[in-house]
Amino acid sequence: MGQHGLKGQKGIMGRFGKVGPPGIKGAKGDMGDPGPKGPNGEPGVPCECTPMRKMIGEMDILVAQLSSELKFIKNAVAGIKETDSKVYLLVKEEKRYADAKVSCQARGGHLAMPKDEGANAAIAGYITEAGLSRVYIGIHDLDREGIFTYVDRSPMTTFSRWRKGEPNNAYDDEDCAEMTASGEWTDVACHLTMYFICEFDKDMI
Ligand SMILES: [Ca+2]
Ligand SMILES: [Ca+2]
Repeated sequence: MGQHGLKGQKGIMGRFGKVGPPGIKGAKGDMGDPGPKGPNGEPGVPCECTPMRKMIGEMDILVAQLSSELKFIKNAVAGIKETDSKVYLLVKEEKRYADAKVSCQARGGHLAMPKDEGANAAIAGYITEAGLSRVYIGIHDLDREGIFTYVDRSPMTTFSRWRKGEPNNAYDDEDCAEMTASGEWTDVACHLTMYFICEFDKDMI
């Protein structure tokens, strides 16, 4: 056998091999620059404000009414006097008899109408505890001089607590009644202003 010949020329490149497995995930790149400003939005729809304002106004009124009722209830709870069937409220507003009468009616009651000793004592106790000397109660002879009735027009029964010498219709001008801290009644002029006590039926509350 002879010697090896010279090394031949390099052959052409072979075919690509199979795709290898994926490499490790690279580090997160830096944040890019901010993009350009977008176009302006469409103009908004005009607000339907008039009905809204009306509603808000109505709600304000409701809130005011509720606050006023709540105040009344708080007062009643704070200073309530009661018998088996009635609740009494001392109203510390100086009013004439006619205005006191209306004020109690507006609250859903009447000026206090003591019709027995229990009620009379409860009202008198209220006057004493409040440190007052007198209040209006719901008794008058406005309809017929000398014939006293309760403010709801119910007639006097056998019960009464007139102070000695009263009612005397002094100066021909005493058609309303006050109760003093002792629980006694006196006829007085209706235009005097003083505090008053309202009564409410318990089953109405
Ligand atoms: Ca009178
Ligand atoms: Ca009198």
